[in-house]
Amino acid sequence: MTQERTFREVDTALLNDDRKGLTLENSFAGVTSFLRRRYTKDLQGVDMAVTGVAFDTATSNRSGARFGPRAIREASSLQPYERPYGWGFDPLSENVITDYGDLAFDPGRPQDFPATLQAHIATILDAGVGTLTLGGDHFITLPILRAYAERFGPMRVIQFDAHSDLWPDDDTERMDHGTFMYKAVRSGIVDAAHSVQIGIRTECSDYLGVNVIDAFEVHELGPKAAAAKVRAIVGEGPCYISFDIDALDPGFAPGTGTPVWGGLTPNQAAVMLRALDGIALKGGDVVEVAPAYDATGATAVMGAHVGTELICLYCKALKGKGK
Ligand SMILES: [Mn+2]
Repeated sequence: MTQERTFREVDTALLNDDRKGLTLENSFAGVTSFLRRRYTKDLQGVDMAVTGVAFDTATSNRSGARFGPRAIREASSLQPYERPYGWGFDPLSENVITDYGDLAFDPGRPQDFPATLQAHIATILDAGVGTLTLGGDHFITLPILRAYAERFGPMRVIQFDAHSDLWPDDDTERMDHGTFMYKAVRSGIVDAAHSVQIGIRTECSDYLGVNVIDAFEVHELGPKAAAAKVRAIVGEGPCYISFDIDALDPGFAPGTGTPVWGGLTPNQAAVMLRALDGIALKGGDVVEVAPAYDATGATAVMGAHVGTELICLYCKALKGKGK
């Protein structure tokens, strides 16, 4: 008996009433929500909502991450024909994952942006729904973490990144993608002792108590042992994963604003994310995908895979709670 595999669907992001299930839609056509999930503002019964934040005003080098959400969504349409490989369950069929669309903001009023984003994320969290945010430059993680901390208390952050983003800054509303973590730790919304940065390969004078597993340590230890260290640091508390795509080596992910050599391979990142199964993940983001610097589209493909892994980790954490 052969299984039927007919590509008969189109625009499932808008037309599918059933918010669960795989899709058989041509990957090169149709409306591209993330993983072809239903495009909706309805949060009723949703487990995790994907949202895009097309903002790159806080970049210090090359801009372009405002095109990240659209590129990641398009790249993700290669995936939802089948359940994510190797997890042993299918969050696309067992859980309700929706695409909440992008943040609405006025680029002519950047001063309003942080509060607008924080309120956007808080609206989703207040409905009891987790968020996966597609960036956007790394500044966006600061308003997101403010919303998370308001709901869950200080967050344990797992940050994949070439840069610590802990460079000293003032404590005002100045926006800089290289200081979001400095402001987050200093304002008490991040639990530094239970947080960790992975893939670092740029200098930082003061890590403010945040743990570091730099890129060279991952290369020497191997990804499984590195992930075991991460789990020991993070422990049981509410946790958030922020994945800056420049954690990967620019040989694999050149489409980013501030590339640095010596980075993680996709294999290392994939094994590490899998090995974090069991953490109390409350949400996450994928940031700094700037597709214009990558004619191959590979960077957006990496971003889409990271996003899928974060959904799997989140839904696995829900299962752990008996859902
Ligand atoms: Mn970075």
